[in-house]
Amino acid sequence: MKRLLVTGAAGGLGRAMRQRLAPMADVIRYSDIVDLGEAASHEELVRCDLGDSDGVDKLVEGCDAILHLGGISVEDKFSKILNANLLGLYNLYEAARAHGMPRILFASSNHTVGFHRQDQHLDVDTPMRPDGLYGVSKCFGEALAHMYFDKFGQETAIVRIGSCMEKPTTHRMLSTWMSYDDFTSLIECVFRAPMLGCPIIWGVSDNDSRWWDNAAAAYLGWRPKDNAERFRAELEAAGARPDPRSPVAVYQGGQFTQDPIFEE
Ligand code: NAI
Ligand code: 15L
Repeated sequence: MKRLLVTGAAGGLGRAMRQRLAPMADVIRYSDIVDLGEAASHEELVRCDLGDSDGVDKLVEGCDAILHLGGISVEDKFSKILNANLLGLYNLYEAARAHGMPRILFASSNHTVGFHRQDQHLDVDTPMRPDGLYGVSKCFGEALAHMYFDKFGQETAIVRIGSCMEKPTTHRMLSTWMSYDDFTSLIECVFRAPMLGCPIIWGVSDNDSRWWDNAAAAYLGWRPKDNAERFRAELEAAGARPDPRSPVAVYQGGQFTQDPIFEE
């Protein structure tokens, strides 16, 4: 790749991935609504609100691929979700359409299916059951990606990320965790694949307790290597096992199912 665009680069995942992404493209254009610090020699830093269509158009121009991490990443006021996750995604896809349809990896979320129970195993054909407005915004993003693929041939990997962090910190994450190494290898697979299409991929490591089946995306050849099980003893010693009747133990979306609708 000549130039990779990474949105949401100042966030938790963006910062964790910055070193790991360096070998993937000659130039990496990092963007966020907040300051991104100093640029290294192979980096371009662009401050941009995803809700600003002209700004997003310029951001996407000249890029061969987009890792879209930007947006509101938890439950929040609808006005904030509307700007970043709905308008922002529309702006991104329109900019992509205007500039040669660079391949997109869209960071969707397990909160598209958060009201499914933890004793259910899901594949990509399981109906969505979002657990809040944040989850609904990711359902919108997935629908938008499919529409741009069907209408224009725009390729997107829709990655329903579980919990991508250094290590699992709750009992639920023994099922939902994805390691940074596994996310890195997934990004490589997505951008190297000769043919991508518009698959839904569960962004989860090879956890013994995972709930999600990636058979439909097997053609990409992604083989996650980490397994949250190695943290089980540590987590259980720290008292992480919840009451089996509590929402964190019943629903796949865990605590997100209990969030209110936030007032403006
Ligand atoms: P984060 O909240 O730490 O980072 C998101 C970034 O987007 C922030 O730096 C924020 O400033 C930026 N942003 C927010 N509104 C913006 C706007 N209007 N214009 C431009 N930038 C804006 O989230 P995190 O954890 O880094 O996640 C990255 C992506 O992955 C998010 O889209 C999130 O929904 C998704 N995801 C992450 C999971 C995780 O475990 N970290 C799990 C599931 C999905
Ligand atoms: C998400 O979608 C959030 O962005 C992230 O902060 C985590 O809370 C994750 O889901 C999760 O469900 O653990």
